[in-house]
Order: sequence, then structure tokens, then C-alpha cells
Amino acid sequence: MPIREIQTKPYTDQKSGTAGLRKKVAVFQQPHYLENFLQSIFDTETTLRGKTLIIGGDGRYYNRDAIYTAIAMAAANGVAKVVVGQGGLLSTPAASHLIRLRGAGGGFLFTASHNPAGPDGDFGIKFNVAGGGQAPEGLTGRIYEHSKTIQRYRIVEGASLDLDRRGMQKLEDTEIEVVDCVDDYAALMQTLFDFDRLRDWFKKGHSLRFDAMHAVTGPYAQRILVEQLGAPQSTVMNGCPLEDFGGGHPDPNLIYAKHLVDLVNSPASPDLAAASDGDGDRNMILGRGIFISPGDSLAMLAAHLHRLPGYRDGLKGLARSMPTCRAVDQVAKALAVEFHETPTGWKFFANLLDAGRLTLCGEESFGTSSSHAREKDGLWAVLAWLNVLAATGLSVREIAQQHWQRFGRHYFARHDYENLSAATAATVMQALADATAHLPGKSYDDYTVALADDFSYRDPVDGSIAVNQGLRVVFGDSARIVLRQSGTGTEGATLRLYLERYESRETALAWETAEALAPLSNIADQIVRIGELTGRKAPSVVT
Ligand code: G16
Repeated sequence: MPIREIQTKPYTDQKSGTAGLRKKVAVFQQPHYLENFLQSIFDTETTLRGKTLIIGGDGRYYNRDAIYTAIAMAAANGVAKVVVGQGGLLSTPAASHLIRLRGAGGGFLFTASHNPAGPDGDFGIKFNVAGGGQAPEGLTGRIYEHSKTIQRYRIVEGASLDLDRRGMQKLEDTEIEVVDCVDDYAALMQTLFDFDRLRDWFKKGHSLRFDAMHAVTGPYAQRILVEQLGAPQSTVMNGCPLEDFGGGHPDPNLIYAKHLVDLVNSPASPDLAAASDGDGDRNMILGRGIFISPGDSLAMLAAHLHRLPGYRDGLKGLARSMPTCRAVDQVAKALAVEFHETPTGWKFFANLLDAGRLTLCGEESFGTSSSHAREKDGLWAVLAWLNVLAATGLSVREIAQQHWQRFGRHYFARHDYENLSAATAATVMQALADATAHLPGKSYDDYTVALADDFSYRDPVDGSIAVNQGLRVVFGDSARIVLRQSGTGTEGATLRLYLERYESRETALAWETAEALAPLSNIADQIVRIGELTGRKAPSVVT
């Protein structure tokens, strides 16, 4: 089969966002669009030559086509070996683990995360580097620059491969190994959690309901929860990955997993209910009659992590993204461990993890993970919660109540304003940016602004600096308002307004989140003026 050089013309929109390149499927289906982006990676990250490359995806529409193209281009660009998940499936955390396990030069993860799939849905690529984490901003910037001038790409024409047959195949000089997507990940989980104790927990009649949302975690949940831990088959809902995710929106939050919220508020509630997203890196945690916000989940796991076998040596450090509520800060203080506040985007944790300065980190966007991988990990979070429940003998509600009594409670909500024009989003951001200089010292009801700025971050490991990472208005420890523009959308611009209020008074620990945040929401109206400037009466989604 000949290796061909194909002439092409550059596209100007191949700039990666918070987590890779995400676009409508139709955009990726334009002539040479996918090939241009992949060749830009091969031309920029030349160290992939002669190395192993991990390839997989979340199984969405166009996944297989993209993977065949990626393998044919890898072979034409001198990659020594491709390891690909059977059927083209690999969850994002499993792919990150495989990159580390195989000492690979990097990985292509075909996913648009929780965004809907199908011919009219979204598609995406994340490029992860050696070490397992997402390419840092400097590298994605260089790939983008290259994509604007690209003139040709290399591909093996007429390649014929069988993605469904496990084992070795060959394409020109490149070995192609098709692997089971679960094996190595499940083996890793067994080193981190007490599987005997978890089996007992199920044997005693405790129950879990896990919704795989017809996305990639189905096979992982089936193997680990049902086959290895002995949970009943009914534990896993929507466990069969489908190209269109069953027409659903695999975003595990209060809106798109409302059926789980209804379930835990009914007499049929399991002890733990959970869901993951399209590519298996997000998680949502619920107990009987209670939703655990992602920031709380991070803090509660941090407080209990020493109970889990993989973490008995103690915590090296904790981190959260800037907009994530500050609950974990309290735990870091109490445990006297290193703590970091990073910009939104899992890639910002990677250097700290590689340097051995972090054990656990998380984000408000339903992401939690530990040093076992360089991506957030949905099923890991579910297993961690299960292990905490089994080790303490407490319910989810009891864990939460004890936590809030000890550390106080951070009420948190995110208000998303979706599909705005770029100009409108820029106007809102600019108006708040202009106001920040005059805000410190001003009082609104019981709150006084202590700090107002545009968040920037200096990576303590490599010294790189990220600016314009979100506007924050901080009322001391009592409350915060944060505004930033999403970097993962594929239609128009999305503004995210984050509200956080801290209470440690005994009588203030069991409020409804929306009521607790109502006064702060009014203050945000006055300071950010998002309704006034966008003409929107309410956010599109509140999570
Ligand atoms: C990605 C990133 C996360 C980020 C999230 C939301 O998650 O990996 O670090 O928090 O997007 O980003 P934004 O607020 O810019 O939309 P995922 O699960 O979509 O890959």
C-alpha cells in the first residue's frame, strides 16, 4: 500500500479550546479537515516518530472513520506502533493510563466529551502527550499555528484494518495492536481500592445505580461493578455504548441526569447513585435524598482518602480549578498539605501530578481524579465513594453532614448562558473587567469586596504563565462570584457565572442551595449585569 502525500489547503479555525478541538461533525467531515489537524500534530510533535501512539474514542458517530484515518496517517508518519481500543473504544482515563503504562509518545482521544453525538452532533480530538496528560497550551498553540499554513499531509492509502479483532496487525512498518478497552484500567482500579470490602458491601445488600448514559463507561461498569464486584446486573443503566448516545445528552448533572435525582428522592433510592459522561471522565454523585456537588465531592474524598488502599501513604497535595468552590481548601488547611488553585482545564494539573506534588484534584465541571492518571476519571470517583462508604459504614448523607459540621459548607451553583453571540459575551466580560478596579472595598448587603481581578496562573513547575483565566469578585472567605467564557462549546459563546457562599453556623448547614445563593445571585445581577447586557431573563442551565 503506497504512502501518499496529499495536497491540502489550510483551515483557520483549528484552535484547541479547554480540552482539545471540538466542532460539529459536519465541520470535521469537510475535505481534509481531520487530516490537516492530525498532520499538524505529527509535524509539530516530531517525537511521535518511532514511538507508540495510543488511539481510542468514546464511540460516538464518526469515531471509527476518524480512527481509521488516524492509524493510516500514523503509519505514514513513522509511528512505530499503534495501540487501539477494540471497536475504537477507550475511555479518556483508560487512554491516559495506557499512555503511561506503555510508555507511549502520546495519544489521540476522539471525543467531544458530554456534548451530544450523531450526524448533527459534535465531534472532537484531544491530543495527549507522553506522560498521559493533555497537550499543554504552548504545544496546542504551535499546532494551531502550523495548521494555518499546512500544505500537505501523509497517509497510507487503501489501508485495510479490523478494529474489532484483538491482537496484532501490520500496516506498512507500523504494528497495530487492538486491545480490550477495559483490561488494563480494571487492573489499575484493583490496586487502588479494596475490592474484597466492596464485594462485601454489595453482599450485605447495599445498592448502587450507575448510569453509563449509552456512552463509553458501559463496558467498564459492567466488568468492574457487575463481574468483579458482584453487584446485581440492574446496577448499570444504559450500559451499551451507542453512536448517538441513544439520542441523549451524556452530561452527568442535575439537568441531564434528572432521572437519577428523582430516583434518590424516591423510596426506591439506592445507597449511592452516580453517572458518567460521553468519554468517561466526568462523574456525578448522589445519595438517598442528597446531591453532592463536585466541589464538595472533592473535599469529602480528600478528607477520607487515607482510608483507601492506594492512598494509605497520605496526601501529597490537593488542587482545584479556580471557579470550583473552596471546600477543598479547608481540608488542605486542616491536613496541612500543599494546595494549588489552577485555571479551568485538567491539563493545568499535569505538571503538579508529574512532579509528585498532587494526589487528588478536581473541578466544578463534575471532574475528580487522582495521581493514578493524568485525566479526570468518572468511574474512579464512583469506586472511591463506594470504598469510603464501605470503609466508614456511613451513608452519603452522613458523610456530608459530618463534613459540613467539621469544615463548614460551601453552597455552589453555576449559571450558564449559552449560545450568545461572540460580541455579546465579550461585552459582558469587558464590562466586568472594567469594573474590577473600582470594586474592592464596596459593600453589597452583608458582603464587602476584598479582591476583584482577572485570574492568572504561574505554573510552579515550569514557570509558564496563563492569563485571562476568568474574572473573580471575592468577598473574603464568605462568598465569591466568578465569570468566564467556556472553552468547550461548538455553537456561539457560552458564559459561565459561578456563585459560592460559605457558611459555618450550625443553623446554616442544611439550606436549599438555590435559597442559600439567592442573595448572592442578586448581588451578581448588580455587579455583572449579565441579564441586562445579554437581554436574557434567566440562565440557559443551572447546575
Ligand atoms: C473539559 C476540561 C475540564 C473543564 C471542562 C469545562 O472537560 O477537561 O478541565 O473543566 O472542559 O470547560 P469549559 O468551562 O471551558 O467549558 P470535558 O469533560 O468536557 O473534557
